[in-house]
Amino acid sequence: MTAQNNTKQHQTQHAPALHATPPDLPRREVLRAGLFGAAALGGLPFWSHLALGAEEELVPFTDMPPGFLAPPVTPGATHFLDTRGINSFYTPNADFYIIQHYNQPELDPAAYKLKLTGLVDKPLEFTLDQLKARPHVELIAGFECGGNGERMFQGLIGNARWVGCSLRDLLQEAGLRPEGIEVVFYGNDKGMETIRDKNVEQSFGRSLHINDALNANAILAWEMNGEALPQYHGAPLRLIVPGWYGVANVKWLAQIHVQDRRFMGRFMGRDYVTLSKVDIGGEERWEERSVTKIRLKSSIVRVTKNGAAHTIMGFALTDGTPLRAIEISIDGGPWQTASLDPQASEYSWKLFTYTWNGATPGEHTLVSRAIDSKGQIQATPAEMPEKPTRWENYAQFPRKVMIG
Ligand SMILES: Nc1nc2c(c(=O)[nH]1)N[C@H]1C(S)=C(S)[C@@H](COP(=O)(O)O)O[C@H]1N2
Ligand SMILES: [Mo]
Repeated sequence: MTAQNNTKQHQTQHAPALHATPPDLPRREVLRAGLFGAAALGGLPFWSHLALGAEEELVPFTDMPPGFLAPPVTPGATHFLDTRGINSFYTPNADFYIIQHYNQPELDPAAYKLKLTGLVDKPLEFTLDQLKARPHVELIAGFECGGNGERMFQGLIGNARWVGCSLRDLLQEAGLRPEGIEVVFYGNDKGMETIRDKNVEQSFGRSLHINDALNANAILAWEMNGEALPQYHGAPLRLIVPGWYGVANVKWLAQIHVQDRRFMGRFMGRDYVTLSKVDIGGEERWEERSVTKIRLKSSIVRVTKNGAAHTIMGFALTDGTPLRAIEISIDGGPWQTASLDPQASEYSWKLFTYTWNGATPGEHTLVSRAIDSKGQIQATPAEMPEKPTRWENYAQFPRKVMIG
């Protein structure tokens, strides 16, 4: 481990960070290292249920088109994870999903500058080295694209350990003027947008209300899973707002600007806007709402067979609200409690497994639901509000498997 652990700042994870249960170590190695124990689950540590054993095979999902495959990472393109392949708490950088709406700029870290402007006493400019000289904050954050869903079998998702510096400290150092209520984050990527019949150049931009910018434990990250932030994930610097949908995590960060009114750019005001029919203070209204905090969600992604035994595996996401339980129902049967990964922390994804005893040959329907500490239960598809936009697909996701 690096010295960064000694300088952890005001993050509120309740689980240890990277520690002595390396998910990638072969089991024999770990046995030898004597790391068995505390996190045991049916005699084995949780992650040993994640890595496929030699005798273990994937049980085919019959709801997946034949030959369904996650294509390899291609320059400029979207990338999604084959969620059947999730076998570790941290998503390897090479697998982590990739979304960008303009280009993927290649920035020279030595020439890199971040500007902090607007309603501050002291506008600031930082080189990457100056940012790295600030106290390091480590953050384990898992997130999905606001457009993640059934189409890619939830593949627009990942979980990583990020290292960077505190956004709040930077803002406070610049001195926030009282009239500043909105903090805008601009990327270095650019594209043309037609706005009211006019073609104009825009940078990717997202904003946070000042309270979120100060309280959301957000960091400016230069490191991902122990490596320099990869180009496609926003090198050399990106914003990470834990507990928020991916769109908040502005990559290739160029400028932070404090202003006295709401930012209305495409990705706040027009795109990544959920239209749904909801109750607004007793009135049923069609509401347009910017995609912000992650909604309580879980999904089954993998079923494996080891002899006669079957294991169901999946993930849950929250906005940081602790999970109370993940439950599984098989063929409409009673809800059964799944085991939660003890490595799960406040903002990480939360992996779960369930030992499925007595699976009979034939097709079965499996579904998971997440319940949080406030008693909120993940909605069934029927309980979802009418929602014609494709954002925020947090409904329970029934999966079909064939037992041979
Ligand atoms: N500068 C910039 N940042 C961006 C985007 C973008 O297009 N440009 N896409 C956003 C969206 S929609 C998502 S889901 C996440 C994806 O982050 P990843 O590619 O590292 O997984 O980045 C966000 N940050
Ligand atoms: Mo996204």
